[in-house]
Amino acid sequence: RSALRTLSALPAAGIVAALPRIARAAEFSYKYGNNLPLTHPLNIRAQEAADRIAKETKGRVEIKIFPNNQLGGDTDMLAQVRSGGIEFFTPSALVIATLVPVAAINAVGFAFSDYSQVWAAMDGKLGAHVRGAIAKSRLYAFEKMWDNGFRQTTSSKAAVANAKDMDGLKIRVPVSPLSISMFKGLGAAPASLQFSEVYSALQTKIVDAQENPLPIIQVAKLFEVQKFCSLTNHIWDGYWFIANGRAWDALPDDLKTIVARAINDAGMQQRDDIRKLNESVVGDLQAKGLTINRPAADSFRAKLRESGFYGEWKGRFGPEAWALLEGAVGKLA
Ligand code: X2X
Repeated sequence: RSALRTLSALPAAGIVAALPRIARAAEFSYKYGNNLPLTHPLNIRAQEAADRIAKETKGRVEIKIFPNNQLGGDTDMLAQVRSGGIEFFTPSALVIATLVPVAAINAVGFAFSDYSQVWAAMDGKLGAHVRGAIAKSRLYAFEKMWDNGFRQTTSSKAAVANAKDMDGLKIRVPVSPLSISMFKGLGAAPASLQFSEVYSALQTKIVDAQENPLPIIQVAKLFEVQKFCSLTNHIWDGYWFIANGRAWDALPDDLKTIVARAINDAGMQQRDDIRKLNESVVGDLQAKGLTINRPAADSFRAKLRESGFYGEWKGRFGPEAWALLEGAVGKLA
């Protein structure tokens, strides 16, 4: 109130001089929601991209970030980005697959053996195929996928050394039909929960185990509620940076170019952040009290073959997508 009184007392020239300090509303003011803590490289690089976009568009495009499930869990954010309640979202491949089934193809169990295979596929024909499918849902997927990582298994009960140790394991998985199918195939008792509920579900022992890449186990402090971490590397998972189709189409071409370049560049840097983090995070997690073990993949793969997992998902994804996956990683089933 006192500021207003001061303003009204100013001569006209003074008011004009004060105006530039009052933030002008951006022409395109967009919201971006995600499910990760602020300290995860995804949020750090996304903020850099938003700052770059504000600068390069001279304030015409403003992106406000809502991290850490502030706008609801993944299922809510996916609904919001479809309706236009938010304009940007980064669902994991597992999560967007509830809307675009073929998007889960990169998460087929034990398909990728390393990052050179991952990026060749996702920056190549397999990624293009998935982006095409996403576009059919009136969502725009930026070209460069961001890294989540190879998913690892943690538990409060015992280490997982081979497929037998999955027997009856009460494990949280994302809201993802492929994850449920895979862990059932391994003999576990999986339950789908949104990431927003994982920490408390582990803390209250609703489930004993969960699976996520190491950087997430670190930044979401899951080591506080878990004792064992088994480096199963069972799924490679990434985030699609997506935009509501109408919001994307509303941007003039020059702004589209600026936004896409900033987001794709930030994604490349985020991949590198995760790569570096992967080199140090095992030591950090051990220091926080997690017991780490490195099981071989053979018994898990054999169990999945036996249970018919690969055959079933080959059918569900269809021959075209499956051929693209096998073209990138070799024969699976
Ligand atoms: O929910 C998870 O486990 C997470 C954070 O990895 C995803 O976004 C799928």
